[in-house]
Amino acid sequence: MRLFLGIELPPAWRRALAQGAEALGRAGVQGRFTLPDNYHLTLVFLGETDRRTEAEAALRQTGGAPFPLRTALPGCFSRKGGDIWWLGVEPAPGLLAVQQRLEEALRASGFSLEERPYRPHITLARKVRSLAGLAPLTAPGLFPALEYRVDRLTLFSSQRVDGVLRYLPLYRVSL
Ligand code: 2AM
Repeated sequence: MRLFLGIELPPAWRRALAQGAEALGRAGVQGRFTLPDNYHLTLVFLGETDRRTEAEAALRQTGGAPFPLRTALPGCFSRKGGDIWWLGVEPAPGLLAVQQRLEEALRASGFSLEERPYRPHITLARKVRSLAGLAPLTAPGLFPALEYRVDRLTLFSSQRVDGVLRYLPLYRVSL
């Protein structure tokens, strides 16, 4: 199964993200928009693995205290097949500490993880085409400032359900 560890987002965040994404659509942006049910913040991507039990153990071991999560500016990753547009999340100490502990616990139990630095973001759309370039994404007021107290971490699987990509929570650990 294809697994990753991350943070589920509350309804207020999902609504605000969906409204921003709808505004992008109205501004003529095309692409594969994330389903509002799928909005999440990835902490560590594991990829294809059958080591679900070990991933759950690493999540339990990571533990820690609840921490605040805040949105930052939107941005874009350039990709050959079409860009990824996202809303950034502040790389605050509480978030970075839990992400790092999680990576360490996973590496210690034998997972080989990507080396690239962690860039906290919530993907809004992939394979984006925009005649107006980044202007719709950087339009002022597209997203309100959002804040949320994170009190659990989640192991997700990424799978197709009836042909639709879904991120399904498999296991949760309270902080
Ligand atoms: P993305 O949103 O920037 O694509 C499930 O695929 C989640 O894991 C997505 O949030 C995705 O980030 C993230 N992820 C991190 N590294 C990935 C990789 N190499 N391939 C696919 N998804 C990855």
